[in-house]
Amino acid sequence: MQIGIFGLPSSGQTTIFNALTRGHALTGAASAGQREANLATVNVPDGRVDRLSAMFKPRKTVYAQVQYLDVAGSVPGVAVEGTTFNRQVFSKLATADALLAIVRAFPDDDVFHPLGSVDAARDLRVLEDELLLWDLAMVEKRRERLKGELAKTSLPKIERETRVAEDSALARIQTALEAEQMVRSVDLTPDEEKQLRSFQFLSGKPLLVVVNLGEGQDLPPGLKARGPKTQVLGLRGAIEAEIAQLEGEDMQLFLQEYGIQEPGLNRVIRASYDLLGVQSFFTVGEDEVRAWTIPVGANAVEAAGAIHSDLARGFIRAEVIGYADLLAAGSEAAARTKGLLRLEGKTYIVKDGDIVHIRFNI
Ligand SMILES: Nc1nc2c(ncn2[C@@H]2O[C@H](COP(=O)(O)OP(=O)(O)OP(=O)(O)O)[C@@H](O)[C@H]2O)c(=O)[nH]1
Ligand SMILES: [Mg+2]
Repeated sequence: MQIGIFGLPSSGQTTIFNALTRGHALTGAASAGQREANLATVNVPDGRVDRLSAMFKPRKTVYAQVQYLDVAGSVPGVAVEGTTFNRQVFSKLATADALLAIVRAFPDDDVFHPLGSVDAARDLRVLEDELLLWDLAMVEKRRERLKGELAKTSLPKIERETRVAEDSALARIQTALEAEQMVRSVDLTPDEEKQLRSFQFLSGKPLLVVVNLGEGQDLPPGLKARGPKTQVLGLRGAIEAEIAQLEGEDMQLFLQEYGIQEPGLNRVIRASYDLLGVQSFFTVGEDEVRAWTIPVGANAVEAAGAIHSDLARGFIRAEVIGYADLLAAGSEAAARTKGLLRLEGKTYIVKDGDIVHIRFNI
Protein backbone atom coordinates (compact mmCIF):
# COMPACT_ATOMS: atom_id res chain seq x y z
CA MET A 1 0.00 0.00 0.00
CA GLN A 2 1.69 3.15 -1.14
CA ILE A 3 0.67 6.74 -0.53
CA GLY A 4 2.13 9.40 -2.81
CA ILE A 5 2.80 12.82 -1.29
CA PHE A 6 2.54 15.83 -3.56
CA GLY A 7 2.10 19.57 -3.30
CA LEU A 8 3.39 22.94 -4.39
CA PRO A 9 7.13 23.47 -3.93
CA SER A 10 8.11 24.47 -0.38
CA SER A 11 4.70 23.58 1.06
CA GLY A 12 6.45 21.24 3.50
CA GLN A 13 6.05 17.90 1.72
CA THR A 14 9.39 16.54 2.83
CA THR A 15 9.01 18.02 6.33
CA ILE A 16 5.74 16.09 6.71
CA PHE A 17 7.22 12.99 5.07
CA ASN A 18 9.90 13.13 7.80
CA ALA A 19 7.24 13.57 10.48
CA LEU A 20 5.27 10.56 9.21
CA THR A 21 8.24 8.29 8.72
CA ARG A 22 10.56 9.60 11.46
CA GLY A 23 12.91 10.22 8.60
CA HIS A 24 15.79 12.57 7.97
CA ALA A 25 15.28 13.44 4.32
CA LEU A 26 16.72 16.80 3.29
CA THR A 27 14.29 19.74 3.34
CA GLY A 28 14.27 23.32 2.16
CA ALA A 29 17.30 24.69 0.35
CA ALA A 30 19.32 21.59 1.25
CA SER A 31 17.05 19.44 -0.95
CA ALA A 32 17.16 21.78 -3.95
CA GLY A 33 17.93 19.91 -7.14
CA GLN A 34 17.40 16.49 -5.54
CA ARG A 35 15.71 14.37 -8.16
CA GLU A 36 15.19 10.97 -6.61
CA ALA A 37 12.07 10.41 -4.52
CA ASN A 38 12.09 9.62 -0.80
CA LEU A 39 10.44 6.34 0.11
CA ALA A 40 9.80 4.90 3.57
CA THR A 41 7.61 2.27 5.22
CA VAL A 42 5.88 2.99 8.52
CA ASN A 43 3.87 1.01 11.03
CA VAL A 44 0.21 1.93 11.31
CA PRO A 45 -0.28 2.82 14.99
CA ASP A 46 -2.99 0.58 16.41
CA GLY A 47 -3.86 0.41 20.12
CA ARG A 48 -5.50 -2.98 19.55
CA VAL A 49 -2.19 -4.49 18.48
CA ASP A 50 -0.58 -3.00 21.60
CA ARG A 51 -3.25 -4.57 23.82
CA LEU A 52 -3.05 -7.97 22.10
CA SER A 53 0.70 -7.86 22.43
CA ALA A 54 0.35 -7.16 26.17
CA MET A 55 -2.04 -10.12 26.46
CA PHE A 56 0.02 -12.71 24.54
CA LYS A 57 3.54 -11.38 25.23
CA PRO A 58 4.73 -12.73 21.86
CA ARG A 59 8.32 -12.82 20.68
CA LYS A 60 7.37 -10.58 17.80
CA THR A 61 4.72 -7.91 17.24
CA VAL A 62 3.99 -6.82 13.70
CA TYR A 63 1.86 -3.81 12.81
CA ALA A 64 0.11 -3.12 9.53
CA GLN A 65 2.27 -1.00 7.26
CA VAL A 66 1.94 1.74 4.71
CA GLN A 67 4.56 3.22 2.48
CA TYR A 68 5.01 6.92 1.82
CA LEU A 69 6.53 8.31 -1.32
CA ASP A 70 7.77 11.91 -1.32
CA VAL A 71 8.35 13.09 -4.84
CA ALA A 72 11.12 15.55 -4.18
CA GLY A 73 12.14 18.38 -6.41
CA SER A 74 8.82 19.35 -7.96
CA VAL A 75 10.48 22.06 -10.01
CA PRO A 76 8.21 25.10 -10.31
CA GLY A 77 7.65 26.67 -13.68
CA VAL A 78 8.40 23.57 -15.73
CA ALA A 79 5.27 23.66 -17.83
CA VAL A 80 3.77 20.38 -19.02
CA GLU A 81 0.63 20.75 -21.09
CA GLY A 82 -0.16 24.00 -19.38
CA THR A 83 0.57 22.76 -15.88
CA THR A 84 3.21 23.98 -13.47
CA PHE A 85 4.18 20.45 -12.54
CA ASN A 86 7.09 18.50 -13.73
CA ARG A 87 5.98 15.51 -15.76
CA GLN A 88 8.43 13.22 -14.02
CA VAL A 89 7.00 14.11 -10.63
CA PHE A 90 3.42 13.31 -11.57
CA SER A 91 4.22 10.08 -13.37
CA LYS A 92 5.84 8.81 -10.14
CA LEU A 93 2.46 9.17 -8.41
CA ALA A 94 0.74 6.87 -10.91
CA THR A 95 1.46 3.66 -9.02
CA ALA A 96 0.41 5.01 -5.61
CA ASP A 97 -2.78 3.59 -4.06
CA ALA A 98 -3.76 6.95 -2.60
CA LEU A 99 -2.50 10.52 -2.66
CA LEU A 100 -1.62 12.88 0.15
CA ALA A 101 -1.73 16.53 -0.84
CA ILE A 102 0.23 18.94 1.31
CA VAL A 103 -1.24 22.43 1.42
CA ARG A 104 0.62 25.23 3.14
CA ALA A 105 -1.12 27.40 5.72
CA PHE A 106 1.91 28.36 7.84
CA PRO A 107 3.06 31.95 7.46
CA ASP A 108 6.81 32.44 7.16
CA ASP A 109 8.43 35.22 5.19
CA ASP A 110 11.62 33.22 4.97
CA VAL A 111 9.93 30.40 3.07
CA PHE A 112 9.15 31.24 -0.53
CA HIS A 113 5.66 30.53 -1.89
CA PRO A 114 5.56 29.79 -5.62
CA LEU A 115 2.22 31.58 -6.03
CA GLY A 116 3.33 34.65 -4.08
CA SER A 117 0.99 34.39 -1.08
CA VAL A 118 -0.25 31.88 1.47
CA ASP A 119 -3.79 30.73 0.63
CA ALA A 120 -4.60 27.12 1.50
CA ALA A 121 -7.98 26.95 -0.28
CA ARG A 122 -6.52 28.32 -3.51
CA ASP A 123 -3.58 25.93 -3.38
CA LEU A 124 -5.87 22.95 -2.87
CA ARG A 125 -7.88 24.06 -5.93
CA VAL A 126 -4.69 24.39 -7.95
CA LEU A 127 -3.52 20.92 -6.93
CA GLU A 128 -6.86 19.30 -7.69
CA ASP A 129 -6.92 21.03 -11.06
CA GLU A 130 -3.49 19.61 -11.81
CA LEU A 131 -4.79 16.10 -11.15
CA LEU A 132 -7.78 16.72 -13.41
CA LEU A 133 -5.68 18.12 -16.23
CA TRP A 134 -3.29 15.21 -16.03
CA ASP A 135 -6.14 12.71 -16.30
CA LEU A 136 -7.93 14.68 -18.99
CA ALA A 137 -4.85 14.72 -21.21
CA MET A 138 -4.68 10.93 -20.89
CA VAL A 139 -8.37 10.45 -21.70
CA GLU A 140 -8.23 12.71 -24.75
CA LYS A 141 -5.20 10.94 -26.12
CA ARG A 142 -6.73 7.50 -25.66
CA ARG A 143 -10.09 8.47 -27.16
CA GLU A 144 -8.35 9.93 -30.19
CA ARG A 145 -6.63 6.60 -30.68
CA LEU A 146 -9.80 4.61 -30.16
CA LYS A 147 -11.53 6.73 -32.75
CA GLY A 148 -8.89 5.78 -35.30
CA GLU A 149 -9.15 2.09 -34.45
CA LEU A 150 -12.94 2.06 -34.57
CA ALA A 151 -12.86 3.69 -38.02
CA LYS A 152 -11.20 0.59 -39.43
CA THR A 153 -13.79 -1.71 -40.98
CA SER A 154 -11.42 -4.68 -40.60
CA LEU A 155 -11.63 -4.59 -36.78
CA PRO A 156 -12.98 -7.97 -35.51
CA LYS A 157 -16.39 -7.76 -33.87
CA ILE A 158 -15.27 -8.78 -30.38
CA GLU A 159 -12.45 -6.22 -30.35
CA ARG A 160 -14.81 -3.57 -31.64
CA GLU A 161 -17.17 -4.28 -28.76
CA THR A 162 -14.51 -3.94 -26.06
CA ARG A 163 -13.30 -0.69 -27.61
CA VAL A 164 -16.81 0.71 -27.83
CA ALA A 165 -17.32 -0.15 -24.16
CA GLU A 166 -14.03 1.49 -23.21
CA ASP A 167 -14.83 4.61 -25.19
CA SER A 168 -18.24 4.93 -23.60
CA ALA A 169 -16.73 4.78 -20.09
CA LEU A 170 -14.01 7.23 -21.09
CA ALA A 171 -16.60 9.60 -22.54
CA ARG A 172 -18.34 9.74 -19.15
CA ILE A 173 -15.03 10.35 -17.45
CA GLN A 174 -14.18 13.10 -19.90
CA THR A 175 -17.52 14.82 -19.28
CA ALA A 176 -16.89 14.70 -15.54
CA LEU A 177 -13.34 16.00 -15.82
CA GLU A 178 -14.46 18.85 -18.08
CA ALA A 179 -17.00 19.75 -15.39
CA GLU A 180 -14.08 19.79 -12.92
CA GLN A 181 -15.17 16.61 -11.17
CA MET A 182 -12.72 13.95 -10.11
CA VAL A 183 -12.63 10.49 -11.70
CA ARG A 184 -13.48 9.29 -8.16
CA SER A 185 -16.95 10.85 -8.63
CA VAL A 186 -17.76 8.83 -11.74
CA ASP A 187 -19.88 5.70 -11.30
CA LEU A 188 -18.18 2.85 -13.08
CA THR A 189 -19.27 -0.76 -13.29
CA PRO A 190 -16.79 -3.34 -11.94
CA ASP A 191 -16.05 -4.34 -15.55
CA GLU A 192 -15.33 -0.76 -16.56
CA GLU A 193 -13.16 -0.26 -13.52
CA LYS A 194 -11.14 -3.30 -14.47
CA GLN A 195 -10.86 -2.17 -18.07
CA LEU A 196 -9.67 1.30 -17.09
CA ARG A 197 -7.40 0.32 -14.18
CA SER A 198 -4.23 0.62 -16.21
CA PHE A 199 -4.81 4.37 -16.69
CA GLN A 200 -4.06 4.85 -12.97
CA PHE A 201 -6.06 8.08 -12.96
CA LEU A 202 -4.66 10.46 -10.35
CA SER A 203 -8.05 12.02 -9.60
CA GLY A 204 -9.43 8.50 -9.21
CA LYS A 205 -7.25 7.80 -6.19
CA PRO A 206 -8.45 8.49 -2.64
CA LEU A 207 -7.11 11.87 -1.52
CA LEU A 208 -6.01 12.89 1.94
CA VAL A 209 -5.34 16.61 2.28
CA VAL A 210 -2.96 17.62 5.04
CA VAL A 211 -2.92 21.33 5.77
CA ASN A 212 0.53 22.29 7.03
CA LEU A 213 -0.26 24.60 9.95
CA GLY A 214 1.96 27.05 11.72
CA GLU A 215 2.29 27.14 15.50
CA GLY A 216 -1.04 28.07 17.12
CA GLN A 217 -2.91 27.90 13.80
CA ASP A 218 -6.15 25.95 13.41
CA LEU A 219 -7.51 24.22 10.35
CA PRO A 220 -9.05 26.93 8.10
CA PRO A 221 -12.83 26.38 8.26
CA GLY A 222 -14.67 25.32 5.12
CA LEU A 223 -11.66 23.78 3.45
CA LYS A 224 -12.98 20.81 1.52
CA ALA A 225 -11.66 18.52 -1.15
CA ARG A 226 -13.77 17.71 -4.22
CA GLY A 227 -15.70 14.46 -4.56
CA PRO A 228 -15.88 11.26 -2.51
CA LYS A 229 -13.02 9.40 -0.81
CA THR A 230 -11.37 12.50 0.57
CA GLN A 231 -10.49 13.82 3.98
CA VAL A 232 -8.90 17.04 5.24
CA LEU A 233 -6.65 17.10 8.31
CA GLY A 234 -4.47 19.75 9.89
CA LEU A 235 -0.92 19.05 11.01
CA ARG A 236 1.75 21.34 12.44
CA GLY A 237 4.44 20.04 10.14
CA ALA A 238 7.55 21.65 11.59
CA ILE A 239 6.68 20.74 15.19
CA GLU A 240 5.56 17.23 14.26
CA ALA A 241 8.81 16.63 12.40
CA GLU A 242 10.66 17.55 15.62
CA ILE A 243 8.42 15.34 17.78
CA ALA A 244 8.98 12.42 15.41
CA GLN A 245 12.69 12.51 16.20
CA LEU A 246 12.08 12.09 19.94
CA GLU A 247 11.83 8.85 21.88
CA GLY A 248 9.61 7.72 24.77
CA GLU A 249 9.72 10.12 27.70
CA ASP A 250 11.15 13.03 25.74
CA MET A 251 8.24 12.73 23.36
CA GLN A 252 5.69 12.70 26.20
CA LEU A 253 7.24 15.84 27.70
CA PHE A 254 7.22 17.62 24.37
CA LEU A 255 3.60 16.65 23.69
CA GLN A 256 2.57 17.94 27.14
CA GLU A 257 4.40 21.19 26.63
CA TYR A 258 2.54 21.86 23.40
CA GLY A 259 -0.77 20.49 24.68
CA ILE A 260 -0.86 17.80 21.99
CA GLN A 261 -2.89 14.65 22.82
CA GLU A 262 -1.03 12.28 20.55
CA PRO A 263 1.43 12.86 17.73
CA GLY A 264 -0.47 14.15 14.70
CA LEU A 265 1.36 11.69 12.56
CA ASN A 266 -0.66 8.88 14.18
CA ARG A 267 -3.87 10.57 13.04
CA VAL A 268 -2.56 11.09 9.53
CA ILE A 269 -1.25 7.55 9.17
CA ARG A 270 -4.54 6.07 10.41
CA ALA A 271 -6.57 8.36 8.12
CA SER A 272 -4.50 7.37 5.12
CA TYR A 273 -4.95 3.69 6.02
CA ASP A 274 -8.74 4.15 6.28
CA LEU A 275 -8.92 6.06 3.00
CA LEU A 276 -7.28 3.16 1.23
CA GLY A 277 -10.45 1.16 1.92
CA VAL A 278 -8.56 -1.44 3.91
CA GLN A 279 -8.85 -2.85 7.42
CA SER A 280 -6.89 -5.12 9.72
CA PHE A 281 -7.49 -8.54 11.15
CA PHE A 282 -5.15 -10.12 13.66
CA THR A 283 -3.37 -13.38 14.23
CA VAL A 284 -2.20 -14.05 17.77
CA GLY A 285 0.01 -16.47 19.64
CA GLU A 286 3.14 -16.81 21.75
CA ASP A 287 5.24 -16.50 18.68
CA GLU A 288 3.71 -13.51 17.04
CA VAL A 289 0.91 -10.98 17.27
CA ARG A 290 0.33 -9.55 13.86
CA ALA A 291 -1.98 -7.20 11.98
CA TRP A 292 -2.82 -8.16 8.40
CA THR A 293 -4.20 -5.79 5.79
CA ILE A 294 -7.22 -6.77 3.69
CA PRO A 295 -9.76 -4.78 1.66
CA VAL A 296 -12.98 -3.95 3.49
CA GLY A 297 -15.45 -6.68 2.47
CA ALA A 298 -12.87 -9.43 1.98
CA ASN A 299 -14.00 -12.95 2.91
CA ALA A 300 -12.27 -15.58 5.05
CA VAL A 301 -10.47 -17.20 2.11
CA GLU A 302 -9.12 -13.87 0.95
CA ALA A 303 -7.96 -13.15 4.49
CA ALA A 304 -6.23 -16.55 4.56
CA GLY A 305 -4.58 -15.66 1.26
CA ALA A 306 -3.20 -12.44 2.75
CA ILE A 307 -1.22 -14.63 5.17
CA HIS A 308 -0.11 -17.22 2.65
CA SER A 309 -1.50 -18.59 -0.62
CA ASP A 310 -1.31 -22.14 0.86
CA LEU A 311 -3.77 -21.13 3.56
CA ALA A 312 -6.25 -19.98 0.93
CA ARG A 313 -5.72 -23.09 -1.20
CA GLY A 314 -6.17 -25.55 1.65
CA PHE A 315 -8.72 -23.51 3.57
CA ILE A 316 -11.05 -25.56 5.78
CA ARG A 317 -12.44 -23.15 8.36
CA ALA A 318 -11.62 -19.94 10.14
CA GLU A 319 -11.78 -19.78 13.92
CA VAL A 320 -12.83 -16.24 14.72
CA ILE A 321 -13.08 -14.21 17.92
CA GLY A 322 -14.19 -10.59 17.79
CA TYR A 323 -11.64 -8.17 19.23
CA ALA A 324 -14.04 -6.81 21.86
CA ASP A 325 -15.07 -10.37 22.84
CA LEU A 326 -11.48 -11.42 23.39
CA LEU A 327 -10.72 -8.35 25.45
CA ALA A 328 -13.83 -8.83 27.58
CA ALA A 329 -13.03 -12.52 28.12
CA GLY A 330 -9.47 -11.69 29.10
CA SER A 331 -7.81 -14.63 27.36
CA GLU A 332 -8.24 -16.90 24.37
CA ALA A 333 -9.03 -19.87 26.65
CA ALA A 334 -11.72 -17.92 28.49
CA ALA A 335 -13.23 -16.78 25.17
CA ARG A 336 -13.37 -20.41 24.08
CA THR A 337 -15.10 -21.52 27.29
CA LYS A 338 -17.64 -18.75 26.97
CA GLY A 339 -18.44 -19.87 23.44
CA LEU A 340 -17.17 -16.63 21.92
CA LEU A 341 -15.05 -18.47 19.39
CA ARG A 342 -16.92 -19.06 16.14
CA LEU A 343 -16.22 -21.40 13.28
CA GLU A 344 -16.70 -19.60 10.00
CA GLY A 345 -16.67 -20.83 6.40
CA LYS A 346 -15.20 -19.52 3.17
CA THR A 347 -17.78 -16.82 2.53
CA TYR A 348 -17.60 -15.24 5.99
CA ILE A 349 -16.93 -11.50 5.60
CA VAL A 350 -14.05 -10.69 7.91
CA LYS A 351 -14.63 -7.76 10.25
CA ASP A 352 -12.15 -5.10 11.26
CA GLY A 353 -10.33 -6.33 14.36
CA ASP A 354 -11.30 -10.01 14.06
CA ILE A 355 -8.83 -12.39 15.64
CA VAL A 356 -8.52 -15.21 13.14
CA HIS A 357 -6.97 -18.63 13.12
CA ILE A 358 -7.10 -20.45 9.79
CA ARG A 359 -7.51 -24.22 9.75
CA PHE A 360 -6.18 -25.61 6.53
CA ASN A 361 -5.01 -28.78 4.89
CA ILE A 362 -2.78 -29.11 1.84
N1 LIG B 1 7.55 27.89 9.69
C1 LIG B 1 7.38 26.71 9.14
N2 LIG B 1 8.23 26.32 8.21
C2 LIG B 1 8.04 25.10 7.64
C3 LIG B 1 6.98 24.25 8.01
N3 LIG B 1 7.04 23.14 7.26
C4 LIG B 1 8.11 23.29 6.45
N4 LIG B 1 8.71 24.48 6.68
C5 LIG B 1 9.92 25.01 6.01
O1 LIG B 1 9.63 25.21 4.64
C6 LIG B 1 10.76 24.90 3.82
C7 LIG B 1 10.38 23.89 2.77
O2 LIG B 1 10.06 22.68 3.42
P1 LIG B 1 10.17 21.28 2.65
O3 LIG B 1 9.62 20.26 3.56
O4 LIG B 1 11.53 21.07 2.11
O5 LIG B 1 9.17 21.56 1.46
P2 LIG B 1 8.84 20.66 0.18
O6 LIG B 1 7.39 20.83 -0.06
O7 LIG B 1 9.34 19.30 0.38
O8 LIG B 1 9.64 21.41 -0.94
P3 LIG B 1 10.20 20.85 -2.36
O9 LIG B 1 10.45 19.39 -2.20
O10 LIG B 1 11.43 21.64 -2.59
O11 LIG B 1 9.12 21.15 -3.35
C8 LIG B 1 11.83 24.40 4.78
O12 LIG B 1 12.72 25.44 5.04
C9 LIG B 1 11.05 24.00 6.02
O13 LIG B 1 11.84 24.12 7.18
C10 LIG B 1 6.09 24.71 9.02
O14 LIG B 1 5.13 24.01 9.43
N5 LIG B 1 6.33 25.93 9.56
MG1 LIG C 1 10.71 18.13 -0.69
